[in-house]
Amino acid sequence: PNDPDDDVGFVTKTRTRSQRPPLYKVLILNDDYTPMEFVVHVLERFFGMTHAQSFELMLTVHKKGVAVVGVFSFEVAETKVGQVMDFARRHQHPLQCTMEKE
Ligand code: TYC
Repeated sequence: PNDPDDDVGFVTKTRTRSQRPPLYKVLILNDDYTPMEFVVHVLERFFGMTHAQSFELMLTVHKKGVAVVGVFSFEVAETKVGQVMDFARRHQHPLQCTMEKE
């Protein structure tokens, strides 16, 4: 009655990554025309970064060509990309912001 090898009735639950919603990286791209101060302002305004954090990330993009600004749910990532693209277009800057599944 107390056989330790008797596993019948035990259930193993396996947690899988697919149980969580997919995450999306929001990327900001370098270009030759958007002013550095404008990019810093965008990062502060739409991503809640401090001036120092924004300036550092802007310089990374300026030097490396691209950087991840943050990782969000699909809806939040889509909203942020839209806000940045809209704001850049309204100010007639060619700044590009995209999203990519993680
Ligand atoms: N390369 C731009 C310049 O020299 C600055 C810049 C930085 C533009 C980051 C876009 O995502 C960007 N004025």
